[in-house]
Amino acid sequence: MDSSTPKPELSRDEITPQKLYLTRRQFLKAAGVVSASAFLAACLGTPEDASPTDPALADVQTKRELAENFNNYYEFSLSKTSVAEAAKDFNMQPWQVEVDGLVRNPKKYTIEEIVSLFPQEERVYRMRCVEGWSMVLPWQGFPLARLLEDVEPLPEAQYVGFMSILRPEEMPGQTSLSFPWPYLEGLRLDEARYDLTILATGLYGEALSPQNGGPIRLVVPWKYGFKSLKAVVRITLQADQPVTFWNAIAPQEYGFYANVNPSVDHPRWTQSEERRIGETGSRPTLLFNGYDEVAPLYEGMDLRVNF
Ligand SMILES: Nc1nc2c(c(=O)[nH]1)N[C@H]1C(S)=C(S)[C@@H](COP(=O)(O)O)O[C@H]1N2
Ligand SMILES: [Mo]
Repeated sequence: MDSSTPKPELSRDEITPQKLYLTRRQFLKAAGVVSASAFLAACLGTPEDASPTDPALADVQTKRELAENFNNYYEFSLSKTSVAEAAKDFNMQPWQVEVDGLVRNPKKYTIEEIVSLFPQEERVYRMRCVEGWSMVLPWQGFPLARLLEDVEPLPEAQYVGFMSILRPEEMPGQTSLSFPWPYLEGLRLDEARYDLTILATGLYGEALSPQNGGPIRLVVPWKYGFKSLKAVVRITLQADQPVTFWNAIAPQEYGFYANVNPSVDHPRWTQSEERRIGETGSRPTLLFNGYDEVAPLYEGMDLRVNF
């Protein structure tokens, strides 16, 4: 796009990175701040600004009905279409998130404190499950970086561990001894601080439903969905790489990094394509789920070994 061409108005259903980019720029504009880089990007265009060469690849928000009735949440059910019903009475109040470990200010936040302390914004992200399906979801939430700033990680902190709630009396799947409950996940500290990484408290403009990870969950859009842990109750800054649920169960199938990568197949199926829920046919899987800007985080790493 040349600098004199005005940008077309975006529809609600516009492609994710473009919409996200504009949402954030409009937010900056509304706040009376336009950074030099945002100004430059607006003039020069970004790769995401190009219209998709194949219109079939345009991203459209997944229908809410589908997103709320097709879920992975092993604490409730192994059947994706049974989670919503199994989770409907899950008690999300009161809720507390404890942040501890290698931080100057360990803290406990209620969900109400989180929502009022950290300004909530909309982020429309693609979500790619390691099983080969994907959605486009309009989250409300805030960058995890804001919460990390609040607790002040110590210099020794290199990783962030996340823990889901352990409540077998409300979560039938947790009575199964074949899984190492509670569900755990982890990120390197720089990944956790990266602006795309959010804690989500809402979806489709409403409080997060239990089946989608309410009242608060992690969302890391360039990684397979299993990294985006639901119902977070504890966040721990640590020096060593955290133990994670799926990596502990099957390390040869689920790596710690779990970056979406079409050229690293799952041992039991291809990752080169995916099925967008609500569409027929398939689309090519994108490296980093299309969020190429994260590539510098992995410079010098072999993405095939550190899958
Ligand atoms: N606590 C917990 N978090 C979880 C899971 C889970 O089973 N338990 N499943 C993960 C997987 S595999 C995926 S694909 C996403 C699905 O999120 P969604 O149901 O909101 O689409 O949640 C992730 N977070
Ligand atoms: Mo998944």
